[in-house]
Amino acid sequence: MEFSAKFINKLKYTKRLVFFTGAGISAESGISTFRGLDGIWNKMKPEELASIDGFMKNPDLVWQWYQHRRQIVQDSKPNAGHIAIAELDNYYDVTVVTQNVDNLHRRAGSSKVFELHGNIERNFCIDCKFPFSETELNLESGNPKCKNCGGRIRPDVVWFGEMLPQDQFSGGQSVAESSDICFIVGTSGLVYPAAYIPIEAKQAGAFLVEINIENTEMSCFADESFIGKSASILTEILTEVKKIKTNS
Ligand code: BJW
Ligand code: ZN
Repeated sequence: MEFSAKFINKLKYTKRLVFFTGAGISAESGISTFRGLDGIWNKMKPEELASIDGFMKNPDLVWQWYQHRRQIVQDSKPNAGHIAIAELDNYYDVTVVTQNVDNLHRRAGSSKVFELHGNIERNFCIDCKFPFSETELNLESGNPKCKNCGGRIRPDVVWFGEMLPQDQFSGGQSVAESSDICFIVGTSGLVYPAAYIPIEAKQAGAFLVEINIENTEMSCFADESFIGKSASILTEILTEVKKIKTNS
């Protein structure tokens, strides 16, 4: 890919990068996206699987689905895109603000990660909020119960109609607003309030770069748009950065 002089110049004179990421960055690790032809919401109903009402109606079904997705996440590995972002930490002050629950940015080595929609590897009791790791769950009898209060345990992810974890959302907002470049990678940009973050970054003066296999709701805000798979584009950006940093 031929990068514009404007983008290369930005990379030269920049300190703080934010990567606002979505399901598309993990697609090349074998984890399904939500929307689009092969997306999860094309085959499953979000109101049944990703809402508290759906969970209360049929906790066994929701648990089965999360256990299936957990298995996929555990069997997958960070791809070249996650790894390139982690390596960029050697050249810039990098923060990842992700909508993903798969933990792949941390597994790739990124040290500063805000998780807007939770983490599929964690669980908590609906009643007393006590956290439970996967190994502490007894899933044989269907929906696991809390050993302290008997309440239902649920995955620690954000479902539709629920508030985002305040510390993660406000932390993500403030790093994005003080970033020099905000990359929007592999997200449809349809889910709010998360999608406000790159827009607010732009309003605060950040240069917005979108990386996606197609145009999205975010494209009209982008200063640069790279159409293609994120693993290869992010690897090319890392190569360019290495050239810039060894020549300066
Ligand atoms: C590639 C690629 C490759 C593929 N390389 N790219 C304002 C307006 C309208 C609605 C709302 C609004 N504010 C709030 C709402 C309601 C709702 C919402 O946004 N709905 C819209 C969908 C219409 N939001 C909420 O309910 C949120 N909470 C909330 O607002 O609370 C406030 C409140 C509370 C109480 C009362 C009133 C208000 C919560 C949202 C929670 C979202 N949860 C999920 C599930 C998480 C758990 C789990 O994983 O099980 O989060 S849904 C799902 O969507 C998941 C994702 O994080 C999120 C975003 O999806 P993402 O990552 O963008 O994936 P896709 O599939 O959409 O896109 C993938 C992209 O990758 C595509 O563009 C591809 O082209 C691209 N791609 N391969 C590069 N190789
Ligand atoms: Zn409890």
